[in-house]
Amino acid sequence: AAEPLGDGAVLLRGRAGADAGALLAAIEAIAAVAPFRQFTTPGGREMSVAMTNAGVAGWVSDRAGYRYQGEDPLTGRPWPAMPAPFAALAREAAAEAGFAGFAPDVCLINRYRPGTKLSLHQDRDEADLGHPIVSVSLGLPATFQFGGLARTDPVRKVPLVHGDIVVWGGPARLAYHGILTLKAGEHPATGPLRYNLTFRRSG
Ligand code: MD3
Ligand code: FE
Repeated sequence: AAEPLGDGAVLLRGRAGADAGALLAAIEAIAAVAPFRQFTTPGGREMSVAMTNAGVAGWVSDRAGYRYQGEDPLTGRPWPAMPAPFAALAREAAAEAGFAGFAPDVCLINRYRPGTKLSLHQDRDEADLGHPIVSVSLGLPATFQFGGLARTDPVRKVPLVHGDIVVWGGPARLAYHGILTLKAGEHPATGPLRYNLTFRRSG
């Protein structure tokens, strides 16, 4: 069931539930090649969320800025390929949300431990903001917040749980959003962790 969260934002509650085991196994295989690491922001702060990528490029951050690049800065090697079932799930979810034809070329994977958060930000490092972003939540629940096109716009809070997919496109594509500090817990599939996958078209 597709639940509109706002103009261009659609929540597919539990949509990835049946694929969760396969997604978690793929995350483990990706992280064996491209380990989770905490990036430094251009301002010099270490991010609390750990990240890795799969696909033709990966999102990275360091003192020089945010960007997509073809090699993992940790290893100097290409990022692991995006598993075909990942791309298929993202494509189907996007179509169900009204964005037919989405063909992601990268998957950014975020790993949250209790106490970590992702501050309010926009995703604007992709070449063509006409493509949507598909997000998949796995493991511990989190509170997602999203606002408007200005950082100071009021935010709405939405709980995201294991298996939820959210699709962001059109007028929602540049909405400010973030994840509140993760609460401690145990999830049967991930233990003390939350993962979020975001499927994007980088270039
Ligand atoms: C709204 N991830 O990786 S997913 C990110 O749960 C990110 O890890 C969060 O924000 C997480 O950049 C939130 C939901 C999400 C993802 C991308 C968006 C919402 C979005 C892009 C535009 C607008
Ligand atoms: Fe984001």
